[in-house]
Amino acid sequence: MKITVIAGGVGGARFVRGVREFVRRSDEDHTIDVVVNTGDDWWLAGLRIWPDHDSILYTLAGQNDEERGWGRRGESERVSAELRTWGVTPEWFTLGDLDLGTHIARTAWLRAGETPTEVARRLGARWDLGVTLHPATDDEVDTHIVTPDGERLHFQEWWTRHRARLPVARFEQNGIDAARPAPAALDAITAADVILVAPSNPVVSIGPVLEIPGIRAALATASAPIVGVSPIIGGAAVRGMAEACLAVIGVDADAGAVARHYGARAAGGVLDGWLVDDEDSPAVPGIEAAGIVARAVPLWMKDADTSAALAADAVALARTVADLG
Ligand code: FO1
Repeated sequence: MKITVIAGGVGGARFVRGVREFVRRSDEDHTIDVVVNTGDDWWLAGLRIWPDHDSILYTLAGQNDEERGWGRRGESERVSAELRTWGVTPEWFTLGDLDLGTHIARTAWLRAGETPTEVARRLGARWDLGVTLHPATDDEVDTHIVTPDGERLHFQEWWTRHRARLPVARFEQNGIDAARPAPAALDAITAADVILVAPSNPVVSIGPVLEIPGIRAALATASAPIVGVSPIIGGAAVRGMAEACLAVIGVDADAGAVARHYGARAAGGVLDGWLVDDEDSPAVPGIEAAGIVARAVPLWMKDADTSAALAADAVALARTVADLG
């Protein structure tokens, strides 16, 4: 079975690790493709940084800093201190020495003319990830925020310097109208037997993928059932600052509200099914009323067992939805 996951940063990385664990424990033959958000990406000190991709890459490679949720384990910051002294990186964004190795290699390949899709393949080839990572687009569509008084900031500054506390009038993706899905990402959607939407930030991680012209159409016509996992448990985001992002677009930080935000595929949205945590089981009838098959299951990914169990629940719901036709 071909499983395709649409994922962003930390929550996405943990979920993809759970899908891989589920596949490893399954006696069936499965492949896993991940369509990765590129909206967080940015240029810093002349280097191209891919935070969501690298979170997933390092997590699957077992090289991630599990506590921080980003960057490499066993990291040092000798070069970062120099970059700061030279003034080419700000106080509020740290590029670790090992992490810089990734950014320099990536930037070298990009400058040599390789596409982000090809660069992602080369980065992933170093470790036996068990999945293939595909940037959602090979175009640059960096997310920016616009404040109520018209100030425009790159998402990374808003997120890491201001901890998402600066008021936001709207999010914008640079050049999104001219962007096209990366061919490999599109193939991963059209060829999938099951499509899973990871419990990533719906606004700044999943949203930028869906806004790439062509992605929504591909999901609408995909033969695979599409099942999402709520990033909100009991009215709070599991990680990150999803509540602040949802407030900007007027969506309640609620498992049912996020499902209805994504919408039922039959009604022009992207979902056939939606998993909420047991704590949010009262939200199930409202989600089903919106045309999305819903199940309440344990959503907390504490370890390999719970992560694999969540992935198994998502695949089981996809099979149920597929049988419903
Ligand atoms: N997040 C921070 O809060 N502070 C940092 O200094 C920081 C550095 C950093 C470097 C590379 C990278 O790939 C990610 C980094 N992040 C940092 C996390 C990043 O801002 C977030 O992971 C995503 O963009 C939001 O999901």
